[in-house]
Amino acid sequence: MLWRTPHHTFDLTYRGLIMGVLNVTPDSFSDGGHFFQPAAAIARGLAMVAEGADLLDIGGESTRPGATPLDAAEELRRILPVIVGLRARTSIPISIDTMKARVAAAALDAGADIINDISGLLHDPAMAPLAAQTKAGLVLMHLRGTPRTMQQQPEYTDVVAEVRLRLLAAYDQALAVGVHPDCLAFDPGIGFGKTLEHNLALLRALPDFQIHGRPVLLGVSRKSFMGHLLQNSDPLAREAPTTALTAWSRQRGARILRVHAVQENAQALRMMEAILDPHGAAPRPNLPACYQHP
Ligand code: PMM
Repeated sequence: MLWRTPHHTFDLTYRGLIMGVLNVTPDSFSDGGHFFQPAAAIARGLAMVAEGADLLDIGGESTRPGATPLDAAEELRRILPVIVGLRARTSIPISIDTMKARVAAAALDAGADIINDISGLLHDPAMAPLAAQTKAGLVLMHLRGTPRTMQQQPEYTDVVAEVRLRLLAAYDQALAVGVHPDCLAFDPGIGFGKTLEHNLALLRALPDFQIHGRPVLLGVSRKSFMGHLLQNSDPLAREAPTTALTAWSRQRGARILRVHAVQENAQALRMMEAILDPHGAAPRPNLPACYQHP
């Protein structure tokens, strides 16, 4: 199972990826404003590289439930110095978490490699053509509504079937404008327009989201559905269930794990992979997961 960006090929057959979350926002639920200043964000990005991140996901717009939309100019003002600063210091693949093609284009110009579109191509009609033209990696997530409205009584008749159908349509939409299928990854969008029961149903059905054999990305880190279940209102106190879900979801086929606590989740992932790999633990850790194109 390969995943391609303009500069890298990831071989995900035996080894999944830890995607470190870097929110350059004043108000994200999970790491609330700690990395809003470029210098702090760059330092955090480099720390995640040192902790074992395989790629970094940089976002400037808060997607917490009820969040108001941000204009592209402000989003760019937040993320560009961070991408430029990181690119000057590390060759780690960078993903830009945005729904706006204008923001994605500028981020790719500044050195990003992957577009993480949480709207799954529903927000900006220019996104898929941009991905096709740049050959960027493209993560397509399922989102019901918008971050502002998504948690207002989300309803599905069959959440698994409906999320899958929408992701299949997004796959067709991407290929129709020339995106190469090897650039795509899919994400059921845990917490985005879903109740606790919906999230649990999606997790139970995880292998169903390998749309046309493409890799599944999963973002559960510190999310409130775990808080509701465990009666725990502090996102920072949700690391244990996050780490458990990293190992479990890798066992169920997920390949890209989007997390805040990189070191703990990387350890859980590598431990699980040593068990899953039919060749055993010894030879694989030395294999590069990511081949940099010459
Ligand atoms: N979750 C958040 C933001 N971006 N992108 C993808 N592909 N999948 C996710 O689950 C996801 C995302 C919200 O979480 P944060 O506030 O911790 O970044």
